[in-house]
Amino acid sequence: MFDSAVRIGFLHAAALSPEQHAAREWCEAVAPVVERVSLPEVASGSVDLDRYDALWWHRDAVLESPEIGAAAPEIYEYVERGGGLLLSLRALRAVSELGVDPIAPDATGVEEADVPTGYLLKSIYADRGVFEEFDGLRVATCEPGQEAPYARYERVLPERGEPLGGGIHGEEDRFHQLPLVSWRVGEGSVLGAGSALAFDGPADGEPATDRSRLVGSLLATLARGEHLGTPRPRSGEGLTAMRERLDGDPQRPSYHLTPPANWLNDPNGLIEWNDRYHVFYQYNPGGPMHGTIHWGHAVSDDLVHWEDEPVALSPSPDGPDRDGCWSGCAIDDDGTPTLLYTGGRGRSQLPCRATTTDPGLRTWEKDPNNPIIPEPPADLEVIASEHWEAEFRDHCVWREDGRWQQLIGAGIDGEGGAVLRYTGDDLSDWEYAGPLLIGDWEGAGGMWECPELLDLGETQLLHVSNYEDVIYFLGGVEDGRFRVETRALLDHGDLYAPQSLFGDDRYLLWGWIPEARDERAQWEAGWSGTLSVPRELSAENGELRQRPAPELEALRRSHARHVDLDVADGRREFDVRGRSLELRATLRSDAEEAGIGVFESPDGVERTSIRLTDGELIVGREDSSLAESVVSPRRMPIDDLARPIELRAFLDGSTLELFVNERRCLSTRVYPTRPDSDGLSVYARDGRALFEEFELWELGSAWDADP
Ligand code: DQQ
Repeated sequence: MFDSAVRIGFLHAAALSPEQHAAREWCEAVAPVVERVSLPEVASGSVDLDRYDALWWHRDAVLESPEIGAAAPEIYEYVERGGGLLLSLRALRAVSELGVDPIAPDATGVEEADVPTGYLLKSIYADRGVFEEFDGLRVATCEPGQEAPYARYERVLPERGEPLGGGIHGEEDRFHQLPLVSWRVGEGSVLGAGSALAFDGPADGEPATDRSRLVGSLLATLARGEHLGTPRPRSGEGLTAMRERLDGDPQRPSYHLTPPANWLNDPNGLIEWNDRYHVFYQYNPGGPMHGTIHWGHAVSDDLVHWEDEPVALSPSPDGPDRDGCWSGCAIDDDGTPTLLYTGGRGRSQLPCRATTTDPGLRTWEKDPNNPIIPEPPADLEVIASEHWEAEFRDHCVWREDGRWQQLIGAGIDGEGGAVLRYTGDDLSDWEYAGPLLIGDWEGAGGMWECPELLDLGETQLLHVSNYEDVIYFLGGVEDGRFRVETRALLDHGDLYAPQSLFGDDRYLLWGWIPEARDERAQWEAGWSGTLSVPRELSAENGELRQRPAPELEALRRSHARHVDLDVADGRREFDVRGRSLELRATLRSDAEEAGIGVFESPDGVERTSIRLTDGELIVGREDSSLAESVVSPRRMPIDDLARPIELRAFLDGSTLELFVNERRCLSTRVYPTRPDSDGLSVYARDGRALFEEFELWELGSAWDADP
């Protein structure tokens, strides 16, 4: 594990505790040279830290601040010159005092579990030296019954550190407890391992062996001057490099917007600025789970090819957005790009504002007066939930008759989901102007998130997301209230929390298509969530039209076209195979069922079916994946649609988006596991299906700027 001449400096503040004794003894048994280094002596300048290949501070007692005091600059400079520092258990809290990270772990305590506990390694780093040694991502390092003090990030993230892993508690994964973090400081590195380490206990058994392997490899890596993981990616290029680590994942969409790694949910702040399209999105840099939400950022010149930009908004440790920068919108305030978003802190969520003068919209200044609306309307019974004292969030803003208008999503106790309307002379001073619409609890849900009002010319469209579906209403606003004429689902699959961009006389809408696999599978993949392709929205004859943005055609590569494909009671396979495809089918059928098989393995073991009957389009997912994932079908009524059926399908890794007759959409997720699950077929059962036209294109990647 260690090179023969390695010298470890074992830091301590005062007399060693039994746990520190045990740790030092263990270290002496595995490393060639281990010397005690007292922090007061470091502070007095009498120790030459450069003697050591790595320093280790393993501390079980509560860290009193300021404990390191004058030793901090010495240690910081040692690391900066190329040294390595391991901080374990509560020593991890010293990162702020050492100047390594302004944000210290927010959770400390002592844990004693009746199951083995340990570390849940991040899959994107699984091939890195230290982690490579383990068989899988779950590493138990602490025996049941052992007391282990801890320090870890739970509700906040380090600002400069890159989380390398979460925790395990027996069979349970603890995605939100992040004890394993790496920092790059100048030429050197700091590693933190803040939990599940107790040397003062059994020295054999599996957890003891894995504890030795883990701590030994962390120290050995530091001593060799190697960097573990990446530094927290700051630049667009850094994020793209992280993205490239996931390139080999066949379930990862290639032309849909995905996070570089980690978690994505709602699209936010869509804006065209200086001739570039900006898409921000809810992003957790901590891992592929919802939490510690930042705003990720991608930019495009053509709506098709995207580049990663640095994270645009991060929670401020002292701000009203400490626990998350939730969804919001971007506005052109007379030449000043402005974001209105929801800040979360403790049990409250309140509107916040940020502006920029950066033409690339990369850096944002938060309004020092945030939150700009201090509480939900006092005369409304806004519902509370387990997490929130009032469900009050997400923003849609526009200017009308010289005044700003704002919509915020909420739920009213005993009534239903609500869209609340505010007006203002400027974007920081708002007055409540009553509900735009309150729904019925039974029919449309108790809470409406992400409301958006769009003016489609002949009608207005209001959409809201009610935890399950995106419901849209067509109608108009009269005296500040929305008059509903029709109501329907924007998507019959899993699209959620969409937002639109207005430009060139049209609305383009993106939505979040969440994962349908469980959290463990998402952790193993290293990423979660994708946005839909952009959809053009319009109204014709009182009906909503949704069509893929024509710009997507720029992704088309090889093409195949079949005319009058007649399938009677049978199946026909295509030569073209692929996981990133666009299909266009014009279908007349008198069969009981006709359809298209996609993501098919040659033996048909894996297969997703797009089935059309007279009345319904059904996406059959029962055979989509050999892995455990969702199998329930997704259904959409089509009985009222004109024939022939015009179907457009976008397949991409694990994403399937369907547009029927430019009227109805269904977006969902499937997870073929086999590399050869990339086949395509058409079929008919009990009757004849005529595909008057069947076209397919292989599509290029969104991240390939020069395809
Ligand atoms: N996602 C955001 C909220 C919004 C929800 C939090 C909808 O602002 O209400 O990540 O998915």
